Amino acid sequence: MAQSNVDIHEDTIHFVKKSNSTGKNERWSKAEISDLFNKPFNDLIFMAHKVHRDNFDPNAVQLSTLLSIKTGGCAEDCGYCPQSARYSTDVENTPILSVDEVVKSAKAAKKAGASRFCMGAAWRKPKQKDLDIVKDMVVSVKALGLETCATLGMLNNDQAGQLKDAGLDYYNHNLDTSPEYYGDIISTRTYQDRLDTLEHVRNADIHVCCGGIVGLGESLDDRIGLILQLANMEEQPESVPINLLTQVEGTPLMGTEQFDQLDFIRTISVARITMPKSFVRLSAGREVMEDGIQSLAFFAGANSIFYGEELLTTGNPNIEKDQLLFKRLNLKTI
Ligand code: SAM
Ligand code: DTB
Ligand code: SF4
Repeated sequence: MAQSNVDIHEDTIHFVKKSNSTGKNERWSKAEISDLFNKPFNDLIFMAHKVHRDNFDPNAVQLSTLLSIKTGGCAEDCGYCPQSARYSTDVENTPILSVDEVVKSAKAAKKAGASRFCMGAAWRKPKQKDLDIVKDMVVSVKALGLETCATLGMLNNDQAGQLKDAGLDYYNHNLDTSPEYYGDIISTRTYQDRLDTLEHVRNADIHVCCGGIVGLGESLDDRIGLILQLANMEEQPESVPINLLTQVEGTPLMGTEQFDQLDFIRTISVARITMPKSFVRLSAGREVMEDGIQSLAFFAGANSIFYGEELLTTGNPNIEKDQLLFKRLNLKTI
């Protein structure tokens, strides 16, 4: 039965109040998160937009550009990933890029309007000799006046400290899905391994970028479980990427039932309400989303995107197309 306006109003007051008071130790219960996901769509996006407006400029979107600095040949078995050496995909194992190549890409990203440059490597964890190269990349990209981000797999405390000293601003390491579903997707590293890396990143005082993927064949309960984990971190991630699975030929998840994009918007909305101060990134999957869906995501509280023709190995809308969308929506970019 439809909620009465009074109920919607009271619910909105409850959740918006809770969002606005979310401090370090504010916990979200599974029931509250479930309640949000199960709301009528319009009530949910209305609430999410209210929280968004209370915490951010609703007409500004942050632009991050990705570059794969080491592609393919990865030892892990993440079921969604074309870069795993275990699956037969079109992605080849290529050596790490040179610092010059990375700087060239970063300059182009800056010129196109990105404020952050994210360097991704297909590693289980970095070796010291590779980390030394990445540190040089971080120093050089930062010198261009860009924020720096890296995603290199698992880190220990010492490695996180080294990256911090090199000037790294953000580290991306996703939880991907709920603890319950995780084992169906990845067997070569545990959920706890991921939480440990995130703790090392936090201890090194690097901003945390941590989110997940939807469309993996998970249940609603798993999406609730993912948000529950993210929103209840002792300190919420500064950046929360929500990826829609890009299905790649040769990966185990190729052929998974297509995800309802309105449920993607629900996930963005619940992330926004439960993590009111975090940048929520509309991440992989934009290539298959119509402008209307992306616009709904911005309304529901997404305020960051990956910007540039390529993600790591798969496509992303081109810059002209994105610029046109920003213009049509009067969005300013940061
Ligand atoms: N190798 C590092 C690691 O996994 O920790 C860093 C790079 S990895 C590609 C970063 C994240 O990209 C994954 O955790 C996953 O959330 C996302 N990702 C990878 N392949 C994807 C796909 N096909 N569709 C959507 N997201 C994907
Ligand atoms: C994140 O959450 N999404 C990005 C980034 N962090 C590293 C990666 C998306 C990868 C999509 C598949 C590919 O291009 O290989
Ligand atoms: Fe390797 Fe990262 Fe791909 Fe997993 S997601 S297979 S760790 S590159």
